[in-house]
Order: sequence, then C-alpha cells, then structure tokens
Amino acid sequence: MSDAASPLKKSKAAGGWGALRSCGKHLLASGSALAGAKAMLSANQPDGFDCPGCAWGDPEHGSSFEFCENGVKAVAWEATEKRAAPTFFARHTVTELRGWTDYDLENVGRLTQPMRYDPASNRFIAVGWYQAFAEIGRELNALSSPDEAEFYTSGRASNEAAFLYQLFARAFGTNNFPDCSNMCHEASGIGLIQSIGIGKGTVELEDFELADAIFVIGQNPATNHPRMLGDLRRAAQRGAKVVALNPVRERGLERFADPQDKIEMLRGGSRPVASHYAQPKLGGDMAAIRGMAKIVFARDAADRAEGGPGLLDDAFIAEHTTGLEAWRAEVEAAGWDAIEDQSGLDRAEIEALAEIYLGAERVIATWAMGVTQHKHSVATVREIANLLLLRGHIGRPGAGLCPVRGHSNVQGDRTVGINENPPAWLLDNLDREFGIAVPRAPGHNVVAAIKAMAEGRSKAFIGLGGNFARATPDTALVTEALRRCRLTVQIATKPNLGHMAVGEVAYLLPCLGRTEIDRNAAGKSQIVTVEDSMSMVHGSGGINKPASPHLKSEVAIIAGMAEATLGKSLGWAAMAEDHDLIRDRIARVIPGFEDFNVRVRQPRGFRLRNAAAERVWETPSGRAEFSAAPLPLEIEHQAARRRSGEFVLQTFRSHDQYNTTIYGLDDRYRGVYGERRVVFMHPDDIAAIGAAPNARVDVVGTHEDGRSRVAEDFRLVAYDIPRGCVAGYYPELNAVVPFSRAGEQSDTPLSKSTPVTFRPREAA
Ligand SMILES: Nc1nc2c(c(=O)[nH]1)N[C@H]1C(S)=C(S)[C@@H](COP(=O)(O)OP(=O)(O)OC[C@H]3O[C@@H](n4cnc5c(=O)[nH]c(N)nc54)[C@H](O)[C@@H]3O)O[C@H]1N2
Ligand SMILES: Nc1nc2c(c(=O)[nH]1)N[C@H]1C(S)=C(S)[C@@H](COP(=O)(O)OP(=O)(O)OC[C@H]3O[C@@H](n4cnc5c(=O)[nH]c(N)nc54)[C@H](O)[C@@H]3O)O[C@H]1N2
Ligand SMILES: [Mo]
Repeated sequence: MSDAASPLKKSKAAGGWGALRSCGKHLLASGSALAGAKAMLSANQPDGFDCPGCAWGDPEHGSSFEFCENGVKAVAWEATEKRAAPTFFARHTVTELRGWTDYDLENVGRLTQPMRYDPASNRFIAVGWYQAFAEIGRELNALSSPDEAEFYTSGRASNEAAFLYQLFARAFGTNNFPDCSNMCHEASGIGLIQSIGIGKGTVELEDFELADAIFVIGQNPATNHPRMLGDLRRAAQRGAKVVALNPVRERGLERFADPQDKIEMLRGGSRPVASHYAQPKLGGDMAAIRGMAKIVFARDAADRAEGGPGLLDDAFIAEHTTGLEAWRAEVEAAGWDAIEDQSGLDRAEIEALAEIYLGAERVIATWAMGVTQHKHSVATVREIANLLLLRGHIGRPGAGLCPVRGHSNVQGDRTVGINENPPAWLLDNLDREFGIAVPRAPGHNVVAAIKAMAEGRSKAFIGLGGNFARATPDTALVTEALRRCRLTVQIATKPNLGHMAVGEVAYLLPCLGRTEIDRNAAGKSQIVTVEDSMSMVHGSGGINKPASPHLKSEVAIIAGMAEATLGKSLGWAAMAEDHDLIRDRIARVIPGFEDFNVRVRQPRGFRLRNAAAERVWETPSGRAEFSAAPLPLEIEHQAARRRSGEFVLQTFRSHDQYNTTIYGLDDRYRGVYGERRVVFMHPDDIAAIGAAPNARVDVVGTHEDGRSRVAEDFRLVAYDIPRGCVAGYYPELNAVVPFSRAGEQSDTPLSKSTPVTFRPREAA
C-alpha cells in the first residue's frame, strides 16, 4: 500500500490528549460542564448509572472510574441544559423540521413535555400524559389485528423497560418486535446458537488478561469501544499478539495512548496495539479464516506424519464436538485461488495469521459490524467458531468467542424477551406467570416491518427509543412508510429527524435518561438493570435532576400505554411504581434471574450462566457443532469487479457520532475534519474512475429493483483501503442501501456491502 494514501503515517496515536480535549469540548458544548463531570464520575460505578455508551464490560477490581471519551460524549449529550420545549415546536412546522440535519435537530436539546402532532397547524403541540395514553390505547384497539402494530426497540432500553414492553405487545397480541439488534449482531446470535448452543460470547473481561492471541475482526474499538482498547493495549504490553483484520487501517488499532496513564500522557507517548494488521476485502473474512484452517490442517497432518501428536485438541474434539470431518472436507475443497481472491489476502499473509493462531495457547476472537452486516455473516461467525473449536479455545481461561455488542443493553433486551421469533419456553412462561395466552406466530423483524408498513399492512409504529427512519436502509422509502401509518409513537429523550416522519396520529413522548433520578410517587428512587457483552447484569440508578418535571421513565410510559390499551388487570401501575415488582416477574419468567432483586444489589451485579463457557452445549446434538458451509461462489467485491465501474460500499461510524446521533463533524483518527460527506477510496480506484482526489461525486446505488438511490455530493478521500472497496458514514449513506438485500438467515441489511457507482458532480 502506498504511503501517500495513508494519513496514519503522519498522524498521532488514538486516545491521549486528543481524547481529553475532545471531551472537554463536548462537556462545554452541552452547556453543563459541571453536571456532566459529576455524572461522569459515577458512570460504571457501583452506585451510579451504567454508561449509556457501549456494552463493553466493567472491571472488577479498581473502582476508580474508567475514563472513556465515548462515555463522556454520551453523558454530556443527555445532561445538556438545552431544551426542546413546546415553544420550540410552536416556532417550526414539522415540514420545516424535516429539512433540518440530524445534528441540528438533536442539538435543540431535551424534550420536556408529551407532544401530539396537530395536522391543522402542521406542528407538535403539548398534551397531557393521560390524554396521550388514552388516545394511543384507542388507536391500538381500533386496528383490525394486533399484528398491524410494530413495536420497535433500540438497545438502550433497560431490562425492566424491555420486559414490560414485550409483555405489553404480547398481551396485546403480537410478536412484531423489529429491534436494532436485527441490524446489528443478529448474525452473531444465530450463528453462535447453532455452533455452541448460546447466542452470546463465552469470555469474561478477565480472559483478556490471560489470552496469548486476540483476533479483532471487523471492529473499530478506538472509536466504538474505547474501554476495550485499554484491555487490548494491556494485553499487547504483556506480550500477547493482537491481530486486527480490517480492510481499513484504523489508527486506534495500530497505536493508542492511554488517557488513564498519566506518565504516558505527559511524555506524549503511545504504544502499538495491533502486532499484526491484515486488510481483507469487504466480506472476505470467511475465506480468510478458511485459509487459516487449511494451513492448520496441513501443519497438523505434517506433524502427525512425523510421529508428533498433531496440532488439534483431539480430546476436546472427541468429547465435545461434532461435524469436524464435513468441515475439513469443505476446507480441503476450497482452492487457494478462491480463498485469495475472495479474502483479498495472499497466501503468505494468511499463513502468518495461522502461525499466530497455532503459536498461542489461549486465543480470543472478537468481532462486530464488519463481520455481521454481510450476506454470509452467519456462515462467517460459524467459521470463526470452527477455528476456535479446532484447538479447544472455548470454555477455558483466556480463550473464547466475543461478539462485542453495540448498544449498552442490546444483549439484555434480547435476554428478557425482545425477540420476533421467540422460543416456546418464553411464551409458556409468560402464559403461566400472567395467566394470559400470548400469540405463538413469529412476528416482524426490521426488514419485515419496513415491508409491512410500506405496503400498508402495518398501520401503527411504536418506537422505544432509537431512530428507525435513519438507522434503517432506504431512508426515503422508510420515511414514507412511517408517514403512511395511522399511528406513530416515539419514546425519546431528544427530538430526531426520524420523529418528523409522523403518522396521521403522532406522539412524541419524553422520557428520563439513564443519568437521571427516577423517583416514584412515594419519593423512592428506582433503579434499572442492564447486561453487558460479558453477560454481567448490573444495576443502574441516575444521579442527575430530570431535565423536566414532566418526564416519565420509560417503564412508566410503557405501563401507561399498556393500561390504557389493555386495562389494569396485569398490574401495570404497581410495576411502574416499584421496579422490584418487575424484577420479581423477570425472575420467574427468564431462567438465570433467580433472586434477581438480591443479586442485582451486589456491588458488580452478577453473571448470567453461560453453558458453553462451562463446555455444556445446548445444541440439538449436545455438542459444539462445526459448520460445513461451502465458500460463497462469489461475494460482492468480486461481482462489482465483474461489472466494471462498480464498487462495494461499507457504511461505518465516524469518531464523532453515536449511531444516528451526530456529536460533531470530525473523524479525528481518520483525519477528516468539519465534514461527513466523504467516501474513502484507494487512490488507484479514484484514478480508475477518472477522478482526482477530493473530487466531488454522487453515490449511486446499483441494486436493480426499479428504485433510484442516490446520495448527493460526497468528497473522494484517498485512503488505505483495498481496491474495489469503499467506505463512508452512516446514516447519510443509508439513502443508497436497499432494505431488500439482507443477510442469509440473519435478515440483517447489508450495511457493509452495498454495490455502488459514482457520478461526477457538475462543476458549480
Ligand atoms: N462512539 C460510538 N460508539 C459506539 C457506536 C457509535 O456509533 N459511536 N455504536 C455502537 C453500536 S450500536 C455498535 S453495533 C458498535 C459498532 O462497532 P463497530 O463494529 O466497530 O462499528 P463500525 O463503525 O460499523 O465499524 C466497523 C469496522 O469494521 C470494518 N469492516 C467493515 N467491513 C468489514 C469486513 O468485511 N471485514 C472486516 N474484517 N472488517 C470490516 C470497518 O472498516 C470498521 O473498522 O459500536 C457501539 N459503540
Ligand atoms: N448503514 C448503516 N446502518 C446501520 C448501521 C450501520 O453500520 N450502517 N448500524 C446498525 C446498528 S449496529 C444499530 S444498533 C442501529 C441503531 O439504531 P437505533 O438504535 O434506532 O438508533 P440510535 O441512533 O442509537 O438512536 C438514537 C436515538 O435514541 C433516542 N434515545 C437516546 N437515549 C435514549 C433513552 O435513554 N431512551 C429513549 N427512549 N430514547 C433514547 C434519541 O432520541 C436518539 O435520537 O443502526 C443500524 N443501522
Ligand atoms: Mo449496533
């Protein structure tokens, strides 16, 4: 790769003073530096709130607060003194607000009162809670079937809110639970359940202190999981190999200066994180890992031929697994040409990766969206599991699988029942506990919900947080689909662009944030709980004064809607008053939550049992199952090359955003400042389309379904990225991602492999 294309050579390490300066800026910009600083001090502390940033685990020892730029931004965003009060909505029509940017709209501040859309004036007008609940109940009951309603969940919702929400929807009569998880780690859950019997990672935070090799696949922790970077860095410091697989050279993965380390900060130092960096092409990880397996099998055979014991964990394979031979046959059938072309890595590079794997006694594999948002993501997740199973790297200290979750409670929401395809035991337990008969038929995920609303089959949309219109693909189509609805209800802390896609009857219901004190009528403050990527469940209680006296907790809002829709019989009001009552119900419905109310008050909470981590495999065979999927015949970058002029686009996050929330316009580690409409491209590809670096282009989606998809006016940035692959930011580029292209089995939109071409902008 030519040096000219890499901004990394010149720029400094990730983290460090840049991170501190950036945090100071965000706390000040939020207009409440003091409250922000105070809030930060109790984030991820035993008696404070769980950080609303990411789902990385919290350390057991060292109660000192872990500094995280990401967390500071998330807290400052919520603790702002700015308000989106009724006077703001009186000044602007909804049509006008639709023309605002994501950034400007959220920047108005916190919602203060329930708002109802008034079609006559085309504005949101304040209403009382009682009136809002009553009308929502009437509208839901007027649907011809409960299956005409969609209940969307974003992963920040607490276990208590999510449990009550699924109870509400199921008691109402539907399993329609489109969930941010459908766009996120769905493939991890599905693949891991098939392979090891549980859809969650098997490692604990402590395992990172013992691992000899950590493969970080399709993940950008410097931006998205900064506290994970600390663990990676400590591992690298004690000599473990940290291997990055990422088409883009992400600076934070290469070098990192730790804001926790005062001496390093003073010296302006930084240390390498990744000892090895491989740049596969988009979607090429399955082939890369298959190549590694090919080498492992060959080296194993050679060792045995020489009378050695072989390199596989024979005892583990014999006692704990099934299906090895079928997979081995697939691996042997895959030719090196196909492996090299698909992965974009040459054989020598793959050999080097295999040697690191073979040289390590304890191996961890972590991954995120670079693995899960592709067509063959489930097969890829299973290929990762296969590789670890070969040498028994699951269920022992310092080794294991680690899908790194996104939203701070996305894993917990699933655990407590947000699932459009629920297991029978969950439904049986709900029926028994509440004396109801919940529906059995599977409901809608995100893609199915979009389709149903677009076709007019679904008529009501309830959003528990999140930003459905902006987070989903095909922005224009989804915005239209929401506007076709009879009822839209958005439960949120701040207004966002998606909220302006109003149905005929539309509500914006303001809730307390996680940093705020939630007091019940009797004055007793309530806590909620969340589950992190390591299956640790812990309590979270706010410490800040609520942004407005009119706010209700998410739990209270769900209870209010449920009672207005279904009547009082399930005891909604009591559960809203006292969250312990919800936890008692969870304890009786969801396995693993016995004594919930006692255990959640232990300092670090408790860990949900993970059978696979104990080498108990809850699969049909009772063993860990090797998968034997053939390599795909062709993946997107190969197809794009065949149709010359086409590229495969991945949409990722800048350093200054949290999903659809834009904190600022800089992407410090990638050297982009003051703008977001950029496309990262190999310099030779820029030349190949007849453009010059920094030229402005329109990005055109090439999916052929008769719909035109264009995102206008982007700057081409020469970058260290494989040829044929380009990258740019979400949510802006969701305009060109078709919702109908989705992952096999996972049905996850292909946010990391969308075929596009480029069209020069006319010079102004
Ligand atoms: N600050 C901040 N923190 C966040 C979020 C945020 O938006 N901002 N979002 C949260 C959420 S919901 C989530 S899910 C996580 C997301 O965390 P990440 O998965 O780190 O998120 P992305 O920015 O989408 O980055 C994907 C990475 O995978 C690489 N990649 C893309 N395609 C491929 C591929 O085919 N193969 C390989 N090997 N790599 C590939 C990209 O180059 C990029 O480095 O972060 C969570 N934390
Ligand atoms: N093209 C492309 N699309 C993607 C992705 C991608 O990588 N590329 N990533 C996907 C992924 S991994 C995910 S997880 C989804 C995210 O999809 P969502 O979870 O729907 O989106 P967010 O941007 O996280 O939601 C932000 C909104 O949540 C609300 N909010 C914030 N805090 C709270 C709170 O405490 N309570 C409530 N009720 N509301 C709150 C605010 O109004 C804010 O505007 O996007 C997906 N979409
Ligand atoms: Mo996510």
